[in-house]
Amino acid sequence: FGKGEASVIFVLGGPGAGKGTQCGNLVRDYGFVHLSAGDLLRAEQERPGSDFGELIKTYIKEGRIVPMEVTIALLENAMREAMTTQGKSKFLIDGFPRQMDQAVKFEEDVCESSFTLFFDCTEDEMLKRLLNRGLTSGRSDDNIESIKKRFRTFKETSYPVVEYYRKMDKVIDVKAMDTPQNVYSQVKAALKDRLS
Ligand code: UP5
Ligand code: MG
Repeated sequence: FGKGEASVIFVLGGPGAGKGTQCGNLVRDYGFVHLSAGDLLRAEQERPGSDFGELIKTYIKEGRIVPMEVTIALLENAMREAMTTQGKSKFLIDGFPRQMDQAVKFEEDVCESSFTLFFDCTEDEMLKRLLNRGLTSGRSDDNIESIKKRFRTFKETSYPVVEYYRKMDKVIDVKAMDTPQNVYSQVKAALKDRLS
């Protein structure tokens, strides 16, 4: 996208930190377009005729990161779609980038990020939330084996992306251990500073 054509905020945090929940609040109050990379991958997995269905299924269950060509293409398509059909250009990109090379590639080829919202939460709390959600979510990765693998991938591969942006002073840290409402208060306060 051309300079200034779209704006992107990355929303990062461990599995179950509350990214999707808080993005829902932001969409309601600020009119962002919310693109969850995980949701886009799950939809692609279900799409009849997709070449990547089986691959995505395996990677998600194993808590591994799907090759970025797939994810970036899905994100770019969804952005273009929102811009052409709804005229919207302010995006929350949730759960991406999860690996350094993805961050570099996306910002080179698609759009530079304005900043990153990082939801900081302990593994104990995330585990509780995910096991609880697993009772009803139907997600193939909301079980103890997959969750442990997701935690490992997050620590080893995804968290370095947050550190990279932190060095550039582009991270807003949010304490995600509180109630959804109190977490959202922090988000709003931080955005007020950044967006003004
Ligand atoms: N909840 C939320 N906030 C709470 C709070 N403050 N207090 C108490 N409970 C709270 O929340 C999780 C649960 O906790 C919900 O039940 C919620 O009600 C409750 P949610 O808002 O859904 O958290 P979120 O951070 O969005 O958790 P999610 O499970 O979606 O995070 P992941 O990062 O693990 O999942 P994602 O969908 O992004 O990715 C899944 C997989 O897709 C990855 O493991 C990977 O295999 C693949 N993937 C890629 O390969 N590449 C990508 O770029 C993206 C994904
Ligand atoms: Mg999510």
